[in-house]
Amino acid sequence: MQRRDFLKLSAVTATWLLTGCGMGGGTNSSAVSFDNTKNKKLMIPTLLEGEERAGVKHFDLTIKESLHKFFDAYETKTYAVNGTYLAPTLKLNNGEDVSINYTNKLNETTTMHGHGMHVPAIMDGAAHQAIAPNTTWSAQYKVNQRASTNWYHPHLMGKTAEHVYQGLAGLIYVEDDEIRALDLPKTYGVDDIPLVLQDRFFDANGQIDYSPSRREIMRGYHGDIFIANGTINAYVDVQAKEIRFRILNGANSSVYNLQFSDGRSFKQIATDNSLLEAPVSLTNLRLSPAERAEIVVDLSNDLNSTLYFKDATTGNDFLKINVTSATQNPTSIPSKLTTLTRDSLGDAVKTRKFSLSANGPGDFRINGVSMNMGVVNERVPLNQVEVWEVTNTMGMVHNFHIHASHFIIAERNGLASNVAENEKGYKDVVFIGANDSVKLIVKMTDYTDSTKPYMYHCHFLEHEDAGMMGQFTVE
Ligand SMILES: [Cu+2]
Repeated sequence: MQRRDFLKLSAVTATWLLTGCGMGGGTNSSAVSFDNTKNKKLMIPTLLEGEERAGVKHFDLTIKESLHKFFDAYETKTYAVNGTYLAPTLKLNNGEDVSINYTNKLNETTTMHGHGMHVPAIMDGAAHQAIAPNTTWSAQYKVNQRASTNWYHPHLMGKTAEHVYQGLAGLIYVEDDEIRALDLPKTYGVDDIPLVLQDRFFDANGQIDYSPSRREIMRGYHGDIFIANGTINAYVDVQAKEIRFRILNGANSSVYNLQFSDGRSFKQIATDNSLLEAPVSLTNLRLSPAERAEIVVDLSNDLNSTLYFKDATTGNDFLKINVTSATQNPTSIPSKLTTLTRDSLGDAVKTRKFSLSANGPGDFRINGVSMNMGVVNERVPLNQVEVWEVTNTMGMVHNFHIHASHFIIAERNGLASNVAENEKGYKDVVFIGANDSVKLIVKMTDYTDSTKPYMYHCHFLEHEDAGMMGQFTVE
């Protein structure tokens, strides 16, 4: 019997769903059977640099149903952009005009949000920019931000979690002169490797199983099969040199604790929206949903060896790394990467408070209210330095994402010293532990529009869809 059928048919389980207690999360499992000892080559999403037409770089993308080979024995139904799962990586350059054209060939409405992109609200692709079936919506703007690894995914009210789970997510790289001049690994898919990390449940027929129970909406929908770029048990062959991974936590609600199997240290060089000022040495990297990190691991002395990149919390491997050849192109990452200007708490002229709470599994709230498309919750003046103080009132973890803004995390639980070194770049998502609070320095620097709102929300997608979201305008 399939896992989901069991959950739905069992009277005992029905009681458990209502009371929210009972089995631990680890007892659920996918029903699919497959050879989990066999490694498959890591899928590298196609890199698109755009087609220039009349001075504008065009990216023509089709959102569609597809079939993807997660397993040898099954064709899995997916949603995808252009390919069979996930989406091409879009490479944008700061200062250029782009038109990202999304044609929706699904049988349902969706949207496509540029997460981390600093763009006008009407080009944000969030809940208000619906793309009906068989129509095209274009995100057109001048790229206006630092080099960073961003991403795109659906953001339709109440359907974001399901659409992402079906496979709709892709990376957006922004590059600029500063990052091009640095001695970093930068050959796409070779020593500069994108990693979209996810977990999924699959049914007995190898199909993606998105059917969260009320408890899973509350606690998060944590799949038991771990996937990198749509590949289960992925491997990659690399040269004995510094290797850069641009990592996106693309999970709906899982927080990953990433490490290498031998516990070796590596360097984080970038956060969501910028380089760090200097590389930060780590052995473990916590990444909550929608957060990105760029890391560099030095494999110069590891020729003919193998290691794994894994989630330490569950013990699941995301990627087997085979160091198979010597390199002709060594790099040496600089000790100084960039300079970041920062406003401080003392510069702030206003504090806005955001309280995360829930009134049961289907009713998540910010400041006591659930997301309402017709309500603008906050009106934010242009160029005003503000503190956004976000308090998690619950005994479970959340995170908090602000559209259009690249913020600084100033304090966690009242102390600047609780902000980790690798959180000190510009961010658009912040992890918030159970009953914790954070103070963010926020300044909206462009794109006033009193009628078209942006969103802020928990990026655990089940929580977002259940109402833990609000809207703001920049005026
Ligand atoms: Cu949440």
